[in-house]
Amino acid sequence: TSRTADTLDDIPVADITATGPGPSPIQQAMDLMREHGSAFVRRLYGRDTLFVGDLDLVADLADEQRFAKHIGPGLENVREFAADGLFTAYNDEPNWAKAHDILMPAFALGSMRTYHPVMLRVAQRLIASWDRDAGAGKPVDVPGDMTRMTLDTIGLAGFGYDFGSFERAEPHPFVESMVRCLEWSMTRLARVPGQDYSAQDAAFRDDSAYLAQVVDEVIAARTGTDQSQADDLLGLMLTAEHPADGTTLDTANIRNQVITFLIAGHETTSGAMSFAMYYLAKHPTALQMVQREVDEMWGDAADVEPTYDEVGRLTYTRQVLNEALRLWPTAAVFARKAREDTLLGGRIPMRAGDSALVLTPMLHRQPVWGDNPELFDPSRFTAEAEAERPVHAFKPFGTGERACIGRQFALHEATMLLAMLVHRYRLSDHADYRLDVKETLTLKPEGFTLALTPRTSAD
Ligand code: MNH
Repeated sequence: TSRTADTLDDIPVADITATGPGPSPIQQAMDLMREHGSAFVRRLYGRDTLFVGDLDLVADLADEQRFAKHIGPGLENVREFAADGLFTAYNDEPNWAKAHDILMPAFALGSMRTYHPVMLRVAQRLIASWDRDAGAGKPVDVPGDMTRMTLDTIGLAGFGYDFGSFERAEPHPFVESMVRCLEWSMTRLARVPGQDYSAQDAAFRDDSAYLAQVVDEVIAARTGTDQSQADDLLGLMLTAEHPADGTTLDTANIRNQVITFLIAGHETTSGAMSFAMYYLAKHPTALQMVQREVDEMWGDAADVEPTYDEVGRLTYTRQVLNEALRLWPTAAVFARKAREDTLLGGRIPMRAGDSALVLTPMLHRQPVWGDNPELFDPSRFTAEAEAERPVHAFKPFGTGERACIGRQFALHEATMLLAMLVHRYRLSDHADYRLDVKETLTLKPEGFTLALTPRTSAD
């Protein structure tokens, strides 16, 4: 249920019915929050959504006793193709707890050791491709290639399936269908009552059928082979028994999980790395600091192969990534609902079932971040600075038991790649790129290209 207007007397209302949410609903909501304050109601065709960005409200929403994850209209749309996969499952759907318990060990920090060699192999594919582009004097398509890399990584590390994205001029058709499914989920939120959307819905059904078909191929490539060795996600899904009742995941649910992980496992990470590269290209001092860190580790070795432990020691590179995720958390909202009648932050009445959307990019620009929240400054993420900041000030991975399961996976993959790239190339912002954040439920710097030249020890 969404909120009703009569409980929201004191909260500013922004009615966007006349314009609609447009192609950039997140950035529109950010602008509305700048105008109306960090708790406001967005009204579209009489449907109200409470957006919050205030630290104290978000901290309150993180209270798992009184609030829980909410599958709002956006995720209801994603459910049309990911159903009861982990991301879109209802809290009380038995398959959520079952899959969560079975898959958790595969995402513990220590498990990243298992994925490290595959992540390195795919990082080397990207580097081989960027070497070719650089050699030909051709700028690289940063978000495009980051997406190639993250898709190949989750495909191989999770499911032993090779999308071979760097051998293709165009993105893998799975990516194109997936992006259209995400776009359908987003634009369906903005439908004008009474209009005909049957063509969009038919196209969506084709795309989601194609996703299911690819996933069935991924699974088929594995069934019949010996599963006993398989310690990746698909191996666990096919064989692991739930500790409580000894049952395994059913076939329909495994398909939903594979779709979920292929999507959740690559879109957001690719955007995060792209924003990090964008900020490095624009901030020479931060770039120099990363260069110093990687040069201290690897000197002027030509083809570095980071070890698992080295990636853990790339603290400044990790700070850069966190700071990029602060300014542009690539999964930019998460929804919470009240478990009981309650007062949010002691001031906003909510009835059981009422929901609120956390607008993470605005939480990440609250006064707790200082006087210049728009400034890219990785020193915000030193261990000392983090220890002093309230825990709920930084929420790029959501909150509570439904927070991101893939966080360590994303951070390991992204930190390693960023370090390797900065070690190897000089980055030139040849097109004087102006940030253009494209929204397809997730965020990416649209059209961002870099010109690369090899670094020599003197640079
Ligand atoms: Mn991820 C949930 C952000 C990388 C798999 N992820 C979430 C949520 C956010 C999020 C926010 C919570 C959404 C909500 O409350 O409705 N995830 C990210 C970001 C990155 C990311 C910003 C990269 C950067 N996520 C990954 C990777 C994987 C992954 C990589 C898999 C390999 N995420 C998930 C899954 C969930 C999730 C699965 C749902 C977990 C659950 O509800 O149990």
